[in-house]
Amino acid sequence: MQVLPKGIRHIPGFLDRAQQEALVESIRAIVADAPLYVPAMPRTGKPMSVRMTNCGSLGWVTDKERGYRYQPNHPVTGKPWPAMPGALLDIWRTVSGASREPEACLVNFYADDARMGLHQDRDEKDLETPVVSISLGDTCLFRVGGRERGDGTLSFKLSSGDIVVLGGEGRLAFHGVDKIYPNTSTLLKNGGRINLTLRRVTL
Ligand SMILES: O=C(O)CCC(=O)C(=O)O
Ligand SMILES: [Mn+2]
Repeated sequence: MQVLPKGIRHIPGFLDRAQQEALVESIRAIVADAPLYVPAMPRTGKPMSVRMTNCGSLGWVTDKERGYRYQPNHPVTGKPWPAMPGALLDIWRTVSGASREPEACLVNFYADDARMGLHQDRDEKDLETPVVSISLGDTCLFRVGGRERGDGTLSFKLSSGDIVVLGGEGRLAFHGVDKIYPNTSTLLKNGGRINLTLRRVTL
């Protein structure tokens, strides 16, 4: 086992198959109400390769004009985000060690060729409460480093049912997804990977 940077926890197989299937059902209902859309990078307007939606009282969004931010409504439909499923709150309470509840759950959908560049999660006012991330579907190669972009990084695979917690000194660690390994899970009928990232936003 490799030693991860301080504050980064990887919990392989936290969710069993039945729990994963139940979460996928909840996500289907969320996506039916709040459809996946293609987010655009600030300034350049370049489309991201993942598709996104959210649940919870706030959702993370990005577009060319206004950049990265949280808002209470879907950028395409204008509707409030769907409520956060109780199962996600249960997971948060078990693994985060936080006294505050999460306000946002970003739902990322990765097709076979999607990835996510190295970045920090720092659009929250609360930069102390941990970030909890749940993987469903195909395996990915996850990369994590330190608080500076130039810090060394290490990589490990995330499989369906795994959880990663970025807390303490790891809260602002750079991280990203280098690649998806297609056809490595049977959880999602049409393949791909779903990542759920739970965050506390306000102070
Ligand atoms: O897909 C993942 O595992 C990470 C997602 C992520 O870092 C993010 O949405 O900020
Ligand atoms: Mn992130």
